[in-house]
This record gives sequence, structure tokens and C-alpha cells, in this order.
Amino acid sequence: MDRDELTNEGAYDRLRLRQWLRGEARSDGLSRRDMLRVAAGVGLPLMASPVLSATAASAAPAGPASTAAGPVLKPLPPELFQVHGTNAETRWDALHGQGYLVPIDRFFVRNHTQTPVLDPVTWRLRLYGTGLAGTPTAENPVEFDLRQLRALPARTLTAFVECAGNGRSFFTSQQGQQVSGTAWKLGAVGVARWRGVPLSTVLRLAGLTRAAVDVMPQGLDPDFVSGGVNLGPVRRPLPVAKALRDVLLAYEMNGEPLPPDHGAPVRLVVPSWIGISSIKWVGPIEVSASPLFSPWNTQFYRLIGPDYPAEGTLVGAQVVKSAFELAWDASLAAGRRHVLRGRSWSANGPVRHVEVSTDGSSWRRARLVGRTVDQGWQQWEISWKPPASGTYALRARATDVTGATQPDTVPHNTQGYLFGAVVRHPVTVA
Ligand SMILES: Nc1nc2c(c(=O)[nH]1)N[C@H]1C(S)=C(S)[C@@H](COP(=O)(O)O)O[C@H]1N2
Ligand SMILES: [Mo]
Repeated sequence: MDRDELTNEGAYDRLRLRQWLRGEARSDGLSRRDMLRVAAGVGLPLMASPVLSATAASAAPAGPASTAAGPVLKPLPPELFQVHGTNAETRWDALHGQGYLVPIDRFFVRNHTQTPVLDPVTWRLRLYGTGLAGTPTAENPVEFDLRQLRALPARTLTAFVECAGNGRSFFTSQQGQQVSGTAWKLGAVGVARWRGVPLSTVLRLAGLTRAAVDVMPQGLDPDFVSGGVNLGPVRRPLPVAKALRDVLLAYEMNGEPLPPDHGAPVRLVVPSWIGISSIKWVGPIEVSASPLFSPWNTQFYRLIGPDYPAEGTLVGAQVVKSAFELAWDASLAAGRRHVLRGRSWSANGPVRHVEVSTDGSSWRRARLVGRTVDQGWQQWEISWKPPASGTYALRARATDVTGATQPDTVPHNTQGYLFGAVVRHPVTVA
């Protein structure tokens, strides 16, 4: 298979499973029995994944209990965030009147456990594995400190980071389906301007060989424990083709040093791929000549359900979505003309047009405003004079550069990933 094809996660996943069955891959952190279950399409039991209607979504952090500070360090005022366990969702009305980028004070946070505080002076990026010349070991890796990284040629990238589970709650509220995981509405996404050094630069300096196939960055946050099982540090492999194409080791966000909650001192930014790929607080990076697996591509982030193959499909790039910059259940004054504002985005590239429905049946084109950025989102607006007081369901539907658009419903998957259907946003006119 052409290496480039492996930037498509579906192709990558199918190849990796075949390689694993032939004994050519290692399933780090998973038993052979569990891998056989994945390969046989039985799937893994969803441990510690409460059903949506249940409360907290997070497992207890491993290691020392967190101190006075919560799992997220920055302030989470209720007018900017809705807190779900260890995670904080951006309120879309908090983006109203903001510019293209999501300011750090309102950027969503998704933490499997808690934000660690790392010393930027003693921190090291550590590369090792069979895909590097001389096969450096984890104990004796190729190291870079922050000053060395900052001295390398930097790149800037404006891109969204979006959780694969963004919109998950609508599987239940719109489609009546049970799913496990954090009950996000549409606020588990944000666009920022990231600056850092291309991962490709660092891989080459570390001695990347032609034999390398996978790169697995690992977080320095506490181990993730799910259903009483310690799954180890948060980590997820990427194919070398994607790692070399456009991945950034970011140390700046919106012109400021990367904040603790978003991965300080250094995180990956993997454009257009689901949020879990963008490992925060990165420390070790394994570069391997044989394919790698972790629970984050075997147990989590697979589409499992009646409309998917038995072994599930690896969650790939994000899908097309749209959101209004309005509070959920917002109140609007009757008898007046309002300007409804929103944003739409897609992993495939720029959004070409957006339609809005206020009456449940007809659609009007919204006016696209501001810039169009490949890996970012598109802002839009449309005016609306509600005909009478009452409750309304506002809907927005975007179409991207490839013609991909938002359907009315999406196939169910047990963990509620990739809710790309049109969302019905309730407002009250009085
Ligand atoms: N080390 C580490 N990296 C991580 C995570 C984590 O819990 N630990 N969460 C991932 C997930 S699921 C998402 S959606 C994004 C969220 O990035 P943010 O918190 O900066 O918005 O980070 C990813 N990187
Ligand atoms: Mo995520």
C-alpha cells in the first residue's frame, strides 16, 4: 500500500489489523486475547463508560491524588464553560462577538485525568524505537529540551482541535440512542493559532529511517484508569506519513506560551484528525519499524454499531458540523430582526456554503463572513425576524469543498463519536 494512503485512518486501521493478525505488529498495553477480540470483531467491553444519562464520565486519576486544584487549572466560570467531570465544554454564546480564534480563557479542555504541571527547564522530548537509526531505547533516548526545540525553524498553523465525541449528547436527545462518554453538546471544538516545530523536523534530526512505520507520542499526565484497569499513559499511534505531512509540536497557542491545560510545555497538533491524536504534555515518542497499537485505537475511538463492520471502524478525520453562537434555550425578543451568527467546519477543507432553517422546513443561505482557513472554520450570519412568539428549533447545515454535507441523522455507534447530523438548537421568542 502507498504510504500516503495511510494518512486516511480507515485504510491505516485495516492494514494494521491485518499486520497484527500476521504477527507483524505489537499491541502495546493490550493482551493477545483482547487484540483477538478486536480482530474478530467482538470488540472490547466498554469498561467504566457510563451511559450518557448517568453522571460523571471520568475515571479516577492514577497516582497521587490531585491537590486543591481541580483537574483543570484555568478558571471555568459558568458563563464560559459547562463542566463535565474532568472536562470543560465551551459555551457557544461565549464565542459570540469573539474573533476568528477561540481565546484561551474559553477554549474547551478534555482531560482523561488532570492537568499536570511540568517544569519546562527539566522537561525533555524523548524519541526512541526501532524506526530510528541505532535503535535508541526508552532508557537511552534521543533528547531535545525546550530551548533546542525553540531554536529550530518554527511553523505557524491555524487549526481546530475537536473531540471525536463532540455533539455526542445529540445521539440521545435527537435520535433516542444510548451512548457512553462525556455528554458534550457542540462545544468540544476550538480554533487556535498554534506555533511550534514540525514533527518531521524533529523526527529527521532524531534519525528517522525508511523502516519506520508508526509514531506513538505519549502524555506525561497521570495514567488513565478505566473500569479498575490501568491503561497506562494517554498515547495513540500515528502513521509516519501523517507525522511527516503536517503535524506540529506546538509550544505556543494564540501567541502565548502553551498554557498548562492545553499541554504545556509541548503538545502535538494533528490537523483535521480527531482530538485524541493531538497528545498534550508530550514526553516520550516511540518511532517504530513495526506497527503499534494502544487502547486509544483499539478500545476507544472505534465506530461500533449495527451499521459498521464487526470489528468497528477506527474513528478517522472529523466530519462537517455547524453551531450557532447562541446559548442553548436562548431567549430572543419578539417583533425584532435578529442577526443569527454561527460557525461551520470540516476536516476536508473550507466550508463552501451554509444553509439555515428557522421554520422547520425551508432553508436559506447564510452569508459567509471573515476568512476561510483550510484547517479552521467558517463564520457566517443570517438575519431572522421571528414571525410570532413561541419556541423554535434553529438548524444550520454546512457543505464543504468536497460536497460533503450534514445529514438529518447519523448511524449509531456505541461510544457516540462523530455526530455530524444537523443539530436542532432550541430558542424561545417572547
Ligand atoms: N496527554 C493527553 N493528551 C490529550 C488528552 C489527554 O487527556 N491527555 N486528551 C485528548 C483529547 S480526547 C482531546 S479532544 C484533546 C483536547 O485538547 P484541549 O484540552 O487542548 O482542548 O486533547 C487530547 N490530548
Ligand atoms: Mo477527545
